[in-house]
Amino acid sequence: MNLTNQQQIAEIYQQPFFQLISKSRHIHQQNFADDMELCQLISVKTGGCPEDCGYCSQSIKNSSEIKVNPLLPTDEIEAIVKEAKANGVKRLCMGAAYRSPNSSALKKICEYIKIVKQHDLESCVTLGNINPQQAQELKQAGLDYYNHNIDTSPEYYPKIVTTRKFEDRIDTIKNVGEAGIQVCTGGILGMGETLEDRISFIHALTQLPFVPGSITVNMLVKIPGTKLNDVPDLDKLELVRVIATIRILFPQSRIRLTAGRINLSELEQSICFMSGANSIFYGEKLLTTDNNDKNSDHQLLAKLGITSNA
Ligand code: SAM
Ligand code: DTB
Ligand code: SF4
Repeated sequence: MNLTNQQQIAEIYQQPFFQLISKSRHIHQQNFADDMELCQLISVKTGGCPEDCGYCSQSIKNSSEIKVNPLLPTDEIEAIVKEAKANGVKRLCMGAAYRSPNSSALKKICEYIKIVKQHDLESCVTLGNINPQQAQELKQAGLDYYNHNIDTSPEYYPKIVTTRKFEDRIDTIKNVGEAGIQVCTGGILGMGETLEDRISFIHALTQLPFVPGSITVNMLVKIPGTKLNDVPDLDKLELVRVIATIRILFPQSRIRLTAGRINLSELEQSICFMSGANSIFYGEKLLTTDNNDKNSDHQLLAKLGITSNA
């Protein structure tokens, strides 16, 4: 199938619900066992970000009350990594509230990556825009994945962020892929976007210069003080449709059910897993907001007969 066609994606997305999730389930089973990838997210530099992303508590343009933190000391990273390893985590994702990291920050983050690799975990960072040289430095430090979300459709993007362009995001993704680092990207649902935006967002994923190994599907976490705090809730069946459509179009990528999972019931999460999501953030905190607790995640996976960390 020629995946450049938005109409074809719309047809996949809008087919009757049970037909859609039957197809995505079938493709999922052809490509994956029923296993769950456990990733842990830590915020290594929190707040004070000059970008104006309408959803984000860490933007200086928003008025959310968060605990601002400079880059963490390296020994703190070592302790977090050891605990993550002991908890059976597969990948450590380190997030930093930058528009773009400067050279001394990048140097320190390269040290973090080396620690993660010494403990035999996969490494991922999300640091904002990076150029080809910075991508090379990260690769040399041993970085496995770089997370850089396209967030929404190219058409809706300027309504959410004005301090950078959608195309800037694509440039960084290109730099990451060209350095031989795996791409992790995705978006946020429930930001007031239309159905056409969701289809166009998925289409944009198919047009990236590199096929993402990890695709991250966030449900907006509404944070007081952000511009998007009052948008209406998304119908959760739309979340399932997005996951199922992505599974059909990206049979071999891990799909992470990311932020907003805490607002989903066990049944809602289960339908997302059935439809193709096979990665989660594991641990009680995301960047500035809460995540599901570890025990309830273990219980749910056990009830579903899903093993963790394939
Ligand atoms: N500053 C870097 C950047 O924006 O690329 C890295 C950190 S940023 C917090 C990583 C991603 O988290 C964003 O691109 C966005 O997709 C997601 N995110 C941030 N706040 C969110 C929220 N309130 N709800 C859902 N996802 C969110
Ligand atoms: C992604 O797609 N979601 C994560 C990660 N990549 C960096 C971030 C979620 C943030 C949720 C809001 C918060 O905790 O501040
Ligand atoms: Fe900054 Fe990233 Fe938050 Fe945007 S999403 S304000 S770039 S930390």
